[in-house]
Amino acid sequence: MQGAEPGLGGGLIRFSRSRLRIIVTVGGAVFWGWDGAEPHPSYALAGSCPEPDPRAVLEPDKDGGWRVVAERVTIVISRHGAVEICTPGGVVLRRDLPPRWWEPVGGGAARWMQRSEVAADARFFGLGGRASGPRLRDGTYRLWNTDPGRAFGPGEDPLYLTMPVQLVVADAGTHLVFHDNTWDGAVVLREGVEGAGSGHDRAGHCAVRMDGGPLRCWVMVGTPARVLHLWASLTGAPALPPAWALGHHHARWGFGSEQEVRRIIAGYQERGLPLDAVHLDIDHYDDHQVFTVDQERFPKLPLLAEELRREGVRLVSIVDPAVRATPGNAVYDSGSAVDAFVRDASGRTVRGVVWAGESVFPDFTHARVRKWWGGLYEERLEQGFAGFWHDMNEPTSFNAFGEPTLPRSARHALEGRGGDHREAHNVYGLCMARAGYEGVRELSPQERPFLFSRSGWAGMQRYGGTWSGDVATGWPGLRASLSLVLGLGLCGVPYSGPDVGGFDGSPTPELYLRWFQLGSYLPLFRTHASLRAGRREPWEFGAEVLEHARAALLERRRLLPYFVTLAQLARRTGAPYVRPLWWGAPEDRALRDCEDAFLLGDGLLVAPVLDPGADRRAVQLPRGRWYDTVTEEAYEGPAQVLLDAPLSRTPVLARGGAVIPVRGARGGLELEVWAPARGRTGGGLVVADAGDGGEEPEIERFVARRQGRRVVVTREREDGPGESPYPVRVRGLD
Ligand code: NBV
Repeated sequence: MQGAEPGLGGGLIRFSRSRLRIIVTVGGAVFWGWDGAEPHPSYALAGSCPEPDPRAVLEPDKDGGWRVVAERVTIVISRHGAVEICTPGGVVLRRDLPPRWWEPVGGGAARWMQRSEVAADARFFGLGGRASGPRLRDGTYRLWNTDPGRAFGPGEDPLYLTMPVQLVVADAGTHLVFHDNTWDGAVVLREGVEGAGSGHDRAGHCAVRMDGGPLRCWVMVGTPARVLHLWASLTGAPALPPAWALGHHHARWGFGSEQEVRRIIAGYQERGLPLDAVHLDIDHYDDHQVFTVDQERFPKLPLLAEELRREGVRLVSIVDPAVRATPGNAVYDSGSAVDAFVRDASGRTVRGVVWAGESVFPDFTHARVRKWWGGLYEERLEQGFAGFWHDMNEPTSFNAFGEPTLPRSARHALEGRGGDHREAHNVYGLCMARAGYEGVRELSPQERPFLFSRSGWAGMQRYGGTWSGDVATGWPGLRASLSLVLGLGLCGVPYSGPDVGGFDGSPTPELYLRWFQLGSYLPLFRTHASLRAGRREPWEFGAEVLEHARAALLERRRLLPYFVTLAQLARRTGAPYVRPLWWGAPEDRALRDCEDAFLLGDGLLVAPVLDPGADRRAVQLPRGRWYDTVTEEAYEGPAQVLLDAPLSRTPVLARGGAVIPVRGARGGLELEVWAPARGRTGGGLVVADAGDGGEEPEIERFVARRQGRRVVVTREREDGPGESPYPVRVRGLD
């Protein structure tokens, strides 16, 4: 270290061969950047960099180092360039060792590596959508969005949606680290071990290695809720799905015709099975070309869409980025006219091979291209589609260039800075999502755009959600689908869900049902499968499965107001709907290691059955009272309990005191209130939202108090408590 220049929120520290900028922002998020790296330009940040916190000052520390003391975090910089992130009480949450970097002799992007240490008891989560989580055990996790090209199970890494976002949970506190760098890279994790007896602890280790791009990072500390709130204020509030998108979706690659779509929908209706959306895959395109319709098999799509909408079913369209490179193809011609397609260094358009044959790829890192692409959704809206499902946007090209994506030398605009695919690859899906979202919002301003995308990156929640991709049919795939939803939620993407039943093959009736039951408690609840896979309609697996699937669908519909509330809370606070059990008790180590159950909002704990043949399962309960929602039996946590899990249901527990908005028998909103334990109070938030894009509805706060053998529920307002405007049903009273 050679010197330091204090500035607003931190300052600049000079070392002999580099310099380090530190900024603590008003919300408490910490930025550090080496070698001139600043917060911008960034694909992750939602807007301008938050203001520096003027109260945070850089001051000399012991041993010739410096430190920045802020309200909730202290950053200590050693004279050799190690950076420690500490709690206000001085406990180290993360120690970043001095970075190392390699500059190529002939110039060009410097590779770098950053090693860090965390507490021996710390657990790692996040890194985007990972099949082998949610707890990320020792191993190497690559940062390069990849279509594995086959249905995947828990061993597959990386997948379609990676993110350099880690959430680290330890006794001393929780922190989120985000290396704002879109290049190819990897994260190597090694969990620590606590010494036995008087033995030493071995710290947890993390090494982030990137093949280029800035060495910069954001760190947030606090409770999980605070950390996710800060993350959402930095990278953008999650888009609100319309209410119908919180219902049940049925998809399939290869419906084949309008008649088949009608047949499936009739099948749902005849059996009294709620259905909210049907998704059309690439087989409805004319010769696989995006933004076209096969007029022979789908001759009256707008009419079908209108008819379905009247029955409460929306149509969702798949959208693939590749455009068949044939003059005369309208999408190709209009794209060529605005110079939309990715070129190589010699100026030739880069050609890949996808479904439609030889294809070119829009460069979504250019505002002009996004605008053109966004305008193309007009054709989809005219066909009657209400939502969009982005696929193949890693981007995937069938092995044309040695790996199934564009060549690394392909050029991209990168918002005018210019660069190549090494830098643009990981944000291709994110920028496509932006193009689609902004296009639809402009074309149809009165409705909330509904969009979910296979690939993406940090900040994609601003435009929509994602799904698991082609998860393999089998019990391991079922487990992987929960891992993805939990991990993505902790990276700020709250809306996702798996292909219920798995993408390939044919699930056994039992596996299908267990997947269906899990899916019914996840934000995106969708059955889907490949062209070559077996059927996925709930009536294809026998009468018993049909009956239990119907119960799951009806329960999902009953819980719709709760899902709507969770969507609103995710938008306002960044908290995912689906949360790990340790969400409210990160210090509880037993919960940190529990990967097979989750909290749905504050009120419910869902313990899905993930193993064949099980009719009971163990559940680790967080502190407090929990009721089995079917038997109403009460349990006291922390504890491990054994619950019945017959084929007919997923064990779900309600927190004592929880106020859960549900749909009553006549469709109106009602409150299901679970009795608080004696001497305790409870409560819950409700956002009664029409779900159509109208005004921002208010958050209503309810409190449940135990008065002897009764439970009294009030709505709390600024002018004091009042009666609940909704009917109340108390459960769990002995
Ligand atoms: O469009 C066809 C499929 C789609 O059904 C699936 O959901 C995507 O993940 N798509 C992949 C392309 C082909 C996969 C073999």
